[in-house]
Amino acid sequence: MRKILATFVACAILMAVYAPAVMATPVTIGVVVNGNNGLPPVINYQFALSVDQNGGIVPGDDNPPYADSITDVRPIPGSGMVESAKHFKKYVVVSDPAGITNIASVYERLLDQTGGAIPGKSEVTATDITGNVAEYTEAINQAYNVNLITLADKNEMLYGLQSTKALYRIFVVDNYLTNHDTPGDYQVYFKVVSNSGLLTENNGNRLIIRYMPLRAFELDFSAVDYGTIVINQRKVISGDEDWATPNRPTIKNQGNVNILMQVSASDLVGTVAPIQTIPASALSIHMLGFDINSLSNTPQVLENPLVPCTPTQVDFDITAPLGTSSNIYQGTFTIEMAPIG
Ligand SMILES: [Ca+2]
Ligand SMILES: [Ca+2]
Repeated sequence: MRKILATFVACAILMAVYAPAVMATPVTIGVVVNGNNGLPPVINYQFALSVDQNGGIVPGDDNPPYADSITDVRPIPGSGMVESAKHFKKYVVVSDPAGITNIASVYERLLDQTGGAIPGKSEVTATDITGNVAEYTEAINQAYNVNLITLADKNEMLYGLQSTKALYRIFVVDNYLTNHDTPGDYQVYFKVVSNSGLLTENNGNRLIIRYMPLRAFELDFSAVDYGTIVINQRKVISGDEDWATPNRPTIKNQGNVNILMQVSASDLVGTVAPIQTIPASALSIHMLGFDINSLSNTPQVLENPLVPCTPTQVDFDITAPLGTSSNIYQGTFTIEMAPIG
């Protein structure tokens, strides 16, 4: 009987010792939360890098010599009827007064130059790359190389993102604009939400993507074949708006700003002896309601602008002057963008 009684006493003592410790644990956690007064998460750093066509982030800014701290992104010209997609990555480094494990999610949305919504660009969830040291280290170093962040910013991020320091987490979102999206300063909205249910937005301090103006054009034809012509009679090679018909000339602005085109031509030279020429002045061009009735070696401007994203007809005509002999004539047009201003 004595033995059994002793055992019960021992159990009672153990319970008395351990029970308060078990009860204390949740109280300690509660103190941590209350000790921060439920403070919201923090957006500490944000930057963007231009992505090259191979997916790399070098140089990260497309407008050297990187004289400002805004990411310049140069559009890629379209090709035929296909729009290009110029990618860029947006990074945000966040923290939370209760520790980085309290961060639940980061959301991003690309907004237009006035902060308005862009059709097709909805709010997305950013990807946490805090565990990918190589990826975030390359991004931070590159942002510093092109003057998007300071040396102090770089050092602080690389320090605080270490898993042993755990001061920050870093998230990334890839996005793109097309060759026809208008140039200007696009705004990047970030929102970080904590497990405490609190959120912080970057309103008033939005990240800026400076989408550069792009002047580019493309032709669906590389030759204009007038075929057989009759002296002193006008013959027209008329254009269309169909990119698949090079025998009907089409021009397209493949950039994101209006451009003016200019045209010059050489004289047409007979390919069979005896050599004779048809002067360039026998050639005319017509585009968007504007005519140049007498081409020459000197570029002349077609004064109606070619607007982005619109296949446009170009008409050519020739009137061989009286006295032109039978022959096969060849010459060259030069169609190019007129200098700005
Ligand atoms: Ca810049
Ligand atoms: Ca065509």
